[in-house]
Amino acid sequence: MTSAHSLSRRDFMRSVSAAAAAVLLPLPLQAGQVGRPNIVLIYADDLGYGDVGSYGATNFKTPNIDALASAGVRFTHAHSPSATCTPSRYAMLTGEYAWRRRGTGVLPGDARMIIQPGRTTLPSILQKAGYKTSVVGKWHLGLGGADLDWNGNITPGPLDIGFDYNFLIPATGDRVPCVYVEDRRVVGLDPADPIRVSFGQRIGDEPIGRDHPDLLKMHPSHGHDQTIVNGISRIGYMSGGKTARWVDEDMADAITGKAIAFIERHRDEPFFLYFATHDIHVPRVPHPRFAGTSGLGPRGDVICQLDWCAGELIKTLDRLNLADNTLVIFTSDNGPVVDDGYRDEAVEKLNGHKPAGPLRGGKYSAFDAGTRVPFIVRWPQRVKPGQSDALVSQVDLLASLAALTGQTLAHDDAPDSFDVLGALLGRTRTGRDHLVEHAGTLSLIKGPWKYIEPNRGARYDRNTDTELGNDPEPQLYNLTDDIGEKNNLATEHPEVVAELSDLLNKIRADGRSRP
Ligand code: NG6
Ligand code: CA
Repeated sequence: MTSAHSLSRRDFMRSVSAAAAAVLLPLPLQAGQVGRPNIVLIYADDLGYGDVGSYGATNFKTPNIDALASAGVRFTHAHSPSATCTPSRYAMLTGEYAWRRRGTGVLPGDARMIIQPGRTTLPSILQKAGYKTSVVGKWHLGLGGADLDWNGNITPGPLDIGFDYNFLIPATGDRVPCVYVEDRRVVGLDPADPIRVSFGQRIGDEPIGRDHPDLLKMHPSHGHDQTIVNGISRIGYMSGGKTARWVDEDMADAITGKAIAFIERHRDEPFFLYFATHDIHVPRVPHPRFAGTSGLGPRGDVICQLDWCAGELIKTLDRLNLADNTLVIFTSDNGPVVDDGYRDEAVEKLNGHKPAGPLRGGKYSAFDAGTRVPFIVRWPQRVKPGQSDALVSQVDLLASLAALTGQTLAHDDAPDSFDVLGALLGRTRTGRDHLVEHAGTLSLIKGPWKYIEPNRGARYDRNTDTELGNDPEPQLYNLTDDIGEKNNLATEHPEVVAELSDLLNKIRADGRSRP
């Protein structure tokens, strides 16, 4: 524990009686086993396995993320729970695979919150352990209930599932409403110009992208042709809220500033910051100081901007003397996509860069690039730098951080979250025994093997140029020998196919997989 933490604890002890403190304080720490480092989870959006220097990118530089990797453990077989945003975030925050629940697919911007208040979540266990908890950035898990009114108190929201503070992009950058939500209110809203949001009927009388390409500074390639905000047409309709609308170019600065302010406010007590960037999701609109810096067009430029955001948080930890006892995790919510709906030159300016590195597929895909993502853990005081090929998933953060903070989960909590703390801290190379990957279809990884369930979905998505990994026949790959999933060995190894498909069926039927 840093001196800052013990100081605040001393202050706390002075201010309440010893008896009351015994009730209020978390479980006593067992030396060497548990602790309360600050935790900063940097969650990039759509960043691929090959999209940063420390994972093989050479066309542009990501010095801050690479510095994290060289001072921490760089994982080579770490996964997001799903190949898209909402289900990955749902699973990471609840410890439950999203495919177990209906309604956890990519959400519209007016969806109600899909995590039930009262449920054990990643922030709620840390809050119980005495942390100040916050989410800053992209949410995309729905907000409010059936009667949601963007002009009033937005409830339920993150404050009802374990966060003490939130500053949110409610859904995605490409979905309305294009406003920030701080705690329960839209920021900067003029009550005389109320917000309305619709994902069905067109509302309001503002021109839309479909009819007015002349008003656009960035044009859609597919979808994204409805309400125009800041010269960019979005998914969905909104009217009103003119003074509250964000400026995309300023978004990285806005959320980074809020994250730094949170760290500063809580420098004297353990804190958990879930920093969920908009970058590198579409629309890719860097601040002018990053525009043109990568040579790869906006997609590369927003990777540089993402790297800057990570660097600013690290600099803040250094400045406040908190870096040694802060566990920083850097990862992404799903794999990469190049054209995700705007004509932003991402395809034309790729210049040989491979967003997925050696992996096959990408965002939306059952192939490994859908979910295998950069994953870096740095904690100078406890974690030796290195590399790990342990199989871990973001769904494991809940059980692992519960273990770190000395807490026991109830049987029904976090049903798919494994305690892989030893692997996360680089103490063992053994991670989980098996992992279910989720895209349009399910896959199971166990040992060297990956089994993709037979599926009648499309093999290929023309809009995003993605191999989706669907096949009506079973697929079996040996990821150790064939990381690019080129050789389907299902007919050579029917016994492995049978074993893995049985195990997948059992995990599905049991409703849980946590040991
Ligand atoms: C798709 C959007 C895509 C992106 C994705 C969600 C269209 C045509 N495509 O439906 O642009 O928003 O949803 O991405 O609308 S995610 O990272 O939040 O899952
Ligand atoms: Ca995403």
